Amino acid sequence: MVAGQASAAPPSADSPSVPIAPAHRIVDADGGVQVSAAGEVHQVRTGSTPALTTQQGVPIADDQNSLKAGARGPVLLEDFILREKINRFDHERIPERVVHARGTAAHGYFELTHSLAGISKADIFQRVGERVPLFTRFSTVAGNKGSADLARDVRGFAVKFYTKEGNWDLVGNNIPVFFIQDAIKFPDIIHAVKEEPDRGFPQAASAHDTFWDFISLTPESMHMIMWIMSDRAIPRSYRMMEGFGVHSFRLIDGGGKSTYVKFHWRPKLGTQSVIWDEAVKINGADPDYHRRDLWNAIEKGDFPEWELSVQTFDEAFAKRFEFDVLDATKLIPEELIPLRPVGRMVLDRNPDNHFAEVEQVAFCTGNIVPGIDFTNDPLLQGRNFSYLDTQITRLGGPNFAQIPVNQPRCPMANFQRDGHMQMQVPKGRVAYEPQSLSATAPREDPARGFRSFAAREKGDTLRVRSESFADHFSQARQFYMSQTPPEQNHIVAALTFELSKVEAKPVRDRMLGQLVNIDPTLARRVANGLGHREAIARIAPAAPTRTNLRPSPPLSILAKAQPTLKGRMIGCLIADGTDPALVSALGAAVKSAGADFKVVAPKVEGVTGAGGAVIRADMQLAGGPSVLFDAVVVMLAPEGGTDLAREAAAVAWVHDAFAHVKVIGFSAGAVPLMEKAGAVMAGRPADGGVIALADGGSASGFLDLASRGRVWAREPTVRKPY
Ligand code: HDE
Repeated sequence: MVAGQASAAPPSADSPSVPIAPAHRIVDADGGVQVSAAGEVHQVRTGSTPALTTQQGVPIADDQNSLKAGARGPVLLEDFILREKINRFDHERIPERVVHARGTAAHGYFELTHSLAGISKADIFQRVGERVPLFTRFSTVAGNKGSADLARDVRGFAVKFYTKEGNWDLVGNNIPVFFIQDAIKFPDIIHAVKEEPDRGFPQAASAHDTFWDFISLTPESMHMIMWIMSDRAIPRSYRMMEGFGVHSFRLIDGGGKSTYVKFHWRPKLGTQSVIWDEAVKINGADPDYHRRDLWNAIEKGDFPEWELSVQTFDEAFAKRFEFDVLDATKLIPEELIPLRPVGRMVLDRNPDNHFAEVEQVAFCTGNIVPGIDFTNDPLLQGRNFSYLDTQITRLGGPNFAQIPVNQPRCPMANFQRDGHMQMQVPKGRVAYEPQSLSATAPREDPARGFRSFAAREKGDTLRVRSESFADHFSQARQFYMSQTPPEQNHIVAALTFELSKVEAKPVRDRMLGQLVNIDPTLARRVANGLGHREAIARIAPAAPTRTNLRPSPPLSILAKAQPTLKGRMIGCLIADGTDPALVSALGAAVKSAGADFKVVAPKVEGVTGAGGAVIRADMQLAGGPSVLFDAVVVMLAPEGGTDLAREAAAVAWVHDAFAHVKVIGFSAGAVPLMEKAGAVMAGRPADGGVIALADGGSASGFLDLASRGRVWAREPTVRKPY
């Protein structure tokens, strides 16, 4: 009798005479896959495949069935295999990060290209050409672990360098300034931005009352608000983001001399962002857009790279600079202190396991090495406490430095002992010092050991904010004035969008009252976007806004964008009848320009091209919307053009590409669809960014234009600026 038959005529549960079927009577066997009479699949061991075991190493014969008293009887407590498996599963989740919960990461290396030996004794900055392994995690801040990648948010940019003298963590963001000046306000800003506590929403969004309530009462946040409302907060890719250490740190030379330093990462692929409407749609089409993009690039060997640069300055500069270098809401314009390249970071290996590495990595601003030191930035000082503290809860105890991704790659020896999840087995009697019983126990190293910078401090104990931190608007204005017109339009639109989601009118009014201090025109434009009819009630600033700070072009993404297709993605929409030769020629040209090429079709297994050959697709139309691409081509034969003009997903594909000001190439057959989507009017391209591809001709015109990015001149025609 087989298991399936045993259950055909159900016996009473208490009948002891029920014949028990062998738990895995096999009815089929093929390459290790066996199906029992009851229908469950057993994948059994063949050849040298490892045996499935319990945590204790006991081989498991049957992983499909729990131990029962009778085939239909109760499950037995004795089943240690079941209990162990469920117990282990029950505890798979750990607390997510209180901020920066959503993230992804990769391994790579840092290579020194310019020595800093003259100003820092840090081992990592000594020998040009030498590589140091590292692990870098990118993240959003506000959303939970499962939130979508394209939230409007600052991005975390945290790098753990495994140097020969210990781990150095540069825990930065993709924006060089921060919301607040003092760590004591961090719980407040985070509580304000996260989902509102009574209702539990919105998720991963700053567009709600509590955030803007707090912000409108916190003028020090205005500079950061300009950045957050700019396109910096919706990056195209983690590979196309700048990174900043934000605070002023110190470099310390062999003689103990300090030089102030700010750290900058600049992406080799250039900085690029998406448009807000695109971000909203990407979040639906592919919530893992950034995570997938980084993973795929590394998988195919297209390793993302950043240049590490420093701005270094001395006490004299710090004294004469208009702002306090200890104030994390301020930056130092590159025109005043140029960036000095130091090295490059290459990310060349995806994690083997997301949980073990990305989730368990523990960054800490307090992880510094000899040759690098802190300053008195009150935000940094608070962070130095917070990271270690939060990790004890998040990672379940004090031994998380022993998790492989957190371990230093240099010798580590001390007398710290025991605690939850101790993985090491320290040897010997001696766990203290000074001691005289062991010749091998670790000892102080006065020559190489870390020595804190001998800062001279004086003053009373005060719970105050330095008056040198009082100018909250000048750099906010400088940032806004440094943006190109499309970028300014986006800031206005973002503020309008966000404040339109705020239900409390007094909060909206108060924000307008703050924006006037940045720029009255900006405030008026946002007021117009909101439909605010009254005069704006200006809120008096603590310090007057300086209107004489020169615009700084590096603060704009578009002002410094270089033409390139490297790392970008071109989508090509095809249908039955499309010429396969044209698709493959275009694909080859796109790839040789360094971009990725994806074919989108109504059916995922492809279409029947001209001549009957099948053209394979990478994505199905509904799952491959044009928001996923940087530029698009509509490559259709006449029958395809007519057919897809009746398909909403195809019309939206083209219409969105047009509204997102992308360069669009099209074949003659695509005209009916292009017209329906408004990209071709009366047989003519709607503007210079819509390019007819000559049949059989080269795509170089399209590629050339696409390499220059978006068609910004089109934007006012598709999105009315306020
Ligand atoms: Fe963080 N921050 N932060 N932060 N932060 C954390 O540490 C904190 C700040 C940043 O990929 C937490 O392990 C305080 C500035 C990144 O794992 C926590 C203050 C900057 C990451 C914490 C700040 C950052 C974090 C949460 C104000 C840019 C993710 C989980 C004083 C320079 C690291 C954790 C990763 C994570 C505290 C402000 C960057 C709670 C108290 C400014 C990139 O410790």
